[in-house]
Amino acid sequence: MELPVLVIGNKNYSSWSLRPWLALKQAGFAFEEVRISLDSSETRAQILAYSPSGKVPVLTHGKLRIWESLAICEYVAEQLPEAGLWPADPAVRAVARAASCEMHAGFAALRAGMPMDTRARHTHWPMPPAVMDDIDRIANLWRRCRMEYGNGGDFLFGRFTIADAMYAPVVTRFISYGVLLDEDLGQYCEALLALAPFQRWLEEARREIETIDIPRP
Ligand SMILES: N[C@@H](CCC(=O)N[C@@H](CS)C(=O)NCC(=O)O)C(=O)O
Repeated sequence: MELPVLVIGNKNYSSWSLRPWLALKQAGFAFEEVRISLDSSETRAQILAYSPSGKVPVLTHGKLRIWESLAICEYVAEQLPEAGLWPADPAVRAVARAASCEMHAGFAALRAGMPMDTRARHTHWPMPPAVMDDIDRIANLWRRCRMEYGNGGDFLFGRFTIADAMYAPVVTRFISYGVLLDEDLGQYCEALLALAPFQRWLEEARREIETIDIPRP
C-alpha cells in the first residue's frame, strides 16, 4: 500500500493542520504531505478532491479518508500504540482525551480573536473578555494537568501526547500575541517549541510566501 497522505493547509495559518502533523511526526508515522494554500480561488476544489468535509486536515490511507484533526490523531495512536500518543493509564488517558476534546470543540473566542499566524507579533491589547476567559481556562487546564499528571515531565501528561499536539497552535498564538505565562507554563511552551518537528513546521511557515488577511472580530 502507498504511504498515507496528510493533506494540510498553509503552515503559517492552518492551526488544525499543525495538530495531527505534529502528532504524526512525533509518533514516527510515515506519511507524505500535500499542502493546499487556503486562500485561492481553487482552494475549495483542491480540498474537496481529498476531503469530504471540504476542510483540511485530512489523512488518506489507501481508500480510507479520515477528516477531522482529532480523529486523525486517534487513528495513528491506534496504528502505533508503542508510540504512546495517549497516556497508558486509562484514567489519565480519559483526562488527556477530555483536554483534547475541550480544545477541539471549544475556545471559540480565542480562535477567532487570536487567529494563528506564526510569523506575526501583535499588540492587540486589551483582548475582549471572552478571549481573556479562554486564556485563563487554558492556563488553568495546563497547570492542573502538569501538577496532577505531569510527573515532573516536560509535557501536560509527562511525555508528549496528543493533548500537547492539540494545544501546540495555542503556544504559537501566545507568542504571536504576547500572552504572559508563569514560569512553569512558560517552560512547558518552550519544551513544546523545542521539538524538532515543531521547529521544522515553524521554519517552513516562515518560508511560505502567501499572506492571508485574517479578519479579527
Ligand atoms: N474541525 C476541523 C476543522 C478544520 C478546519 O476548519 N480547517 C480549516 C483550515 S485550519 C479549513 O480547511 N478551512 C477551509 C478553507 O479555508 O477553505 C478539524 O478539527 O480538522
